[in-house]
Amino acid sequence: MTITVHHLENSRSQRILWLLEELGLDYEVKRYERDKKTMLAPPELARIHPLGKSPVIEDGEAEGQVIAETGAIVEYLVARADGRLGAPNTVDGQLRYRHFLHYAEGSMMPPLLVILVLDQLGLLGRPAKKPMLEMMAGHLRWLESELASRDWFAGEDFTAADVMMSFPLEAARARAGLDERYPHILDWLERIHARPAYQAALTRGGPYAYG
Ligand SMILES: N[C@@H](CCC(=O)N[C@@H](CS)C(=O)NCC(=O)O)C(=O)O
Repeated sequence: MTITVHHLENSRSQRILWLLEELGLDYEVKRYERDKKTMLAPPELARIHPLGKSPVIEDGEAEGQVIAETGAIVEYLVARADGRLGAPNTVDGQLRYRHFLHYAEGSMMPPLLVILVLDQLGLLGRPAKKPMLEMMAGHLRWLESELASRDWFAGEDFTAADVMMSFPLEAARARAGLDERYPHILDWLERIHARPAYQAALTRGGPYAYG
């Protein structure tokens, strides 16, 4: 019995495929395409979980348990892999690990989503975009200083916190001012993209505009 990932193209769920590759867990991918006009997920996803969002996983070894929400799935998979890629041993490292696991979806994604909507509004969205980009710059400056002092988000080793941080930082590079002013973040992006597991997950997942 394996893990099934309900994976929406070009989405946050790419992180789950990547983590599964890093952990070497067996999994299968059920791919979903976005509606070409609305970019929303197709209605079939709501049959797996009522929210109709991706990622969602089903674990065949846990009586088909359905688990939604990226951070919760990441914690579940790390536990299932006996803690591999989990929190470092130090107290500081553990706090950073937990912080970034929550920060990715809780603090970084909301302004990125607002910027995406403002971009879709075209001229109408322009006045609000500047303050949102300034807000993002605050995040990016802080993240740059964090990565100036160590290689990975939680500490000296790669962890699942880096997997969580990939999507917001890839999105920030695509649309929210992440550029050469932030060399340590760009270097981190290059290092994650060079990982064989990251590349293997791209092959399994299909279209992904941010990799
Ligand atoms: N915080 C949730 C967000 C889930 C979410 O919004 N997923 C997006 C993919 S990037 C989605 O399914 N969008 C399609 C839709 O809303 O119809 C998580 O991390 O799992």
